Amino acid sequence: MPERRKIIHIDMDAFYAAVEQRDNADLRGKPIAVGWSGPRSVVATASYEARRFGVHSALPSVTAARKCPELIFVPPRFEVYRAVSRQLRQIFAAYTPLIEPLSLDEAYLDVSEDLRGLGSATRTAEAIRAEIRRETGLTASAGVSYNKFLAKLASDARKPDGLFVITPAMGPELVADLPVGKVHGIGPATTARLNRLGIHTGGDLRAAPLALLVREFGKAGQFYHQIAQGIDERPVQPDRARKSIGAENTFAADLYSQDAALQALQPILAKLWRHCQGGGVSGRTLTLKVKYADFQQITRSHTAPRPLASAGEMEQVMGLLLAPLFPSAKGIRLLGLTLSSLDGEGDEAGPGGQLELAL
Ligand code: DCP
Ligand code: MG
Repeated sequence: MPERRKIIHIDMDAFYAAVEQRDNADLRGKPIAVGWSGPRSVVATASYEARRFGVHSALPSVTAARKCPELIFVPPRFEVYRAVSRQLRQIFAAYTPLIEPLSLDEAYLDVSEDLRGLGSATRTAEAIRAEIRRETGLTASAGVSYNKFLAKLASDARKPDGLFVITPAMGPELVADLPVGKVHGIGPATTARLNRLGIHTGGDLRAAPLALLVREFGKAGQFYHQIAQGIDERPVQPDRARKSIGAENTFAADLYSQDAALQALQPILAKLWRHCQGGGVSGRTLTLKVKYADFQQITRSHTAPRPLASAGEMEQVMGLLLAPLFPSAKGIRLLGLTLSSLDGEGDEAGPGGQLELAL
C-alpha cells in the first residue's frame, strides 16, 4: 500500500466571466457570457447570474441569447486570463513544488509534505484560497482529498467560493452514489455504453467484473475498476513544459464516410485552435488520431517547415492526413488532433522538452 497522498484541486469560479466582472464594474451582478454573439459562436463561460438561465460553456451563443434575453456578451481577453494564471501558479509555488496545471484556471497540488507547517491539507487549501482572493480579487473553489479524482470531485461540490474535503472514510460511499458520467474522463459516449451494460453509478461500476470492463474498454476499463473503489494512484505530474496540446472526441454513433469525419473534426479543430490562442502557443506537427469501432488505434502526422499560423492552415494539414484513410470498412469511434513541435510556452524547456524543476 503506497503512502497516502494529500491532494488539493483548485478551480477558479466562472473564470473568464469573473475576470471581466472584476475589471468592469458595469458587468457586476449581471448575466454575462464571455464570447461572441455571432451565429457560429459558442459561450466560453457564463457568470453565475447567467447560469441561472441555463447559460453555460459551449452553448451556442444564439441559444444563450434566447434563454437569457438580458445576456451581455463580452469578448474574451486571453492575455489577461493568462496573466492571472501566472499569478495563480506563483501562489501555488509558495506552498508546494508539486503543481500540475490542467488549464489556465485549474491545478492539482500535492501537499502530502506540509512544507509551510500549516497543519493540514485543508488549512493549506484555505490559505491558498485566501491568498488568491487577496492577490487577484477573484474567488477559487478547492477540493481536498487523498487522490486526484476525488480532489477534483470535491472542488466542484461547494462551488462557487467553496471548499470541500473528501476523507478516506467518505470516499467509497461517495463514489458508489456517483453517476458514472460525473467521473472525470468518462464522457457522454462512454457513459451511454456503460448504461447499456446496466452500469449507471459508481456502485454498479464497482460490482462489474474487471474482465468485462477490460473487454469493453481496454486499458481504460482497468482505470474505471479502480476509480469505482475510490482508488486513483496517478501522481501529480509537476509543472513540465508542455510538449503537445490535443483535443479529441468520442462519437455516440460510429462514422463511416470522409465527409462525416471531416465534419466531426471541425469542433475538435476549433477547440485545439482556441487552446493555441489561449496559451499563446503554436506548433509545426499536427497528428491525427483515429480509434476504430474495434478499438484499433492509428495516428498520422505531418510536420510543416513553419508553425501552423491559422486555423485554416491546420485544417488543410488535417484534410491531407485524413484523405488516405478512406474508404474505410471499419467505423470510427474517436477522432483526435494533437499539435506538437511547439513554440512559445515550450521555449524554456531545453532540448528534451522537459523543464528541470529545482526541488
Ligand atoms: N472554457 C472555454 N470553453 C469551455 C469550457 C471552458 O473556453 N467549453 C474556458 C472559460 C472558463 C475557463 O475555461 O472560464 C475555465 O473552465 P471551467 O470549466 O473551470 O469553468 P469556469 O471557471 O468558467 O466555471 P466554474 O465555476 O464552473 O469552474
Ligand atoms: Mg473554473
